[in-house]
Amino acid sequence: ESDTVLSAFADGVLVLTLNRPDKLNAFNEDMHLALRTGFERAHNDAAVRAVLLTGSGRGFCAGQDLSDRDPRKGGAAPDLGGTIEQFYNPLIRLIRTLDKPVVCAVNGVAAGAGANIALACDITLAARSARFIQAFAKIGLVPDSGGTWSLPRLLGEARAKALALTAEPLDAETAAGWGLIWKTVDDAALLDEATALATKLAAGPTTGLGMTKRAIQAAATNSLDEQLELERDLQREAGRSADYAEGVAAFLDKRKPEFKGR
Ligand code: T3D
Repeated sequence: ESDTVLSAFADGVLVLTLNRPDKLNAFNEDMHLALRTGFERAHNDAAVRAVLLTGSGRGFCAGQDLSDRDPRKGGAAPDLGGTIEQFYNPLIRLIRTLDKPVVCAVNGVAAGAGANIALACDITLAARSARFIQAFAKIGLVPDSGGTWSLPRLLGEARAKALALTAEPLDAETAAGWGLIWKTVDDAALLDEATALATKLAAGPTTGLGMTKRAIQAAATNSLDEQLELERDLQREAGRSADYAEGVAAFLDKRKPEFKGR
């Protein structure tokens, strides 16, 4: 197992911790591969019922490791489209298509692709001291990892463009106030609170939660009629789940439900 992403499993939660703290958890190839392996496990292992993504040290993730991109080392310009296709795009798809909740705990600065990976997660909490930076404009690049898709949807075009064109840092409190993330948490409490949230989600009706995630994401491109039909189809499926039967029985018995994730 690679040490660039620490992986731990407890109470149905797979915790993936980006772990190149000296580089503020910037991505080298090894970290790309290790993170992908983590999310593939989340897809394939039924025991995993939620994922928690966070970073070690004082940063969450500073995007691509630019020391691997030094133009002074000679050679042809790197094919950045290639890295996007090979690593970042599959990662964002793995997060968005995972039919289980992904919680992100942004423990410190989230820059470049690091910021947009946090925005691709389902519920994003940030330490009060964290910052979000669309750093791409500082080096002549374009926001990637879904940033040009998620920013205007979450913030509207005016704020999306200002952040992307200026690369100015956005503090976590403002990010929460603008609806870019779910909420901020005191730095010292972030990991505990995010773990408690992920653990609660992992004990939930996983099939229904997965379908809820799918439905809300589909709204980005569906008409109201298409969305109403999708809700009907998903509700039909949810209504056949063991967790629905348990949820209703528990309600009628006035006890806590024990969901199995099926
Ligand atoms: O290339 C492709 O494949 C295309 C894909 C692109 C995706 C992208 O993400 S492009 C955007 C890349 N990221 C950036 O441009 C951000 C670069 N980093 C920064 O602007 C700053 O480090 C931060 C604003 C994130 C944090 O600033 P600060 O002052 O808190 O920390 P620092 O001192 O700048 O960084 C601490 C160390 O981490 C430092 O190393 P040192 O001097 O202690 O040895 C710094 O060089 C290193 N570091 C931070 N970010 C990166 C990095 N090293 C390599 N690559 C980084 N991205």
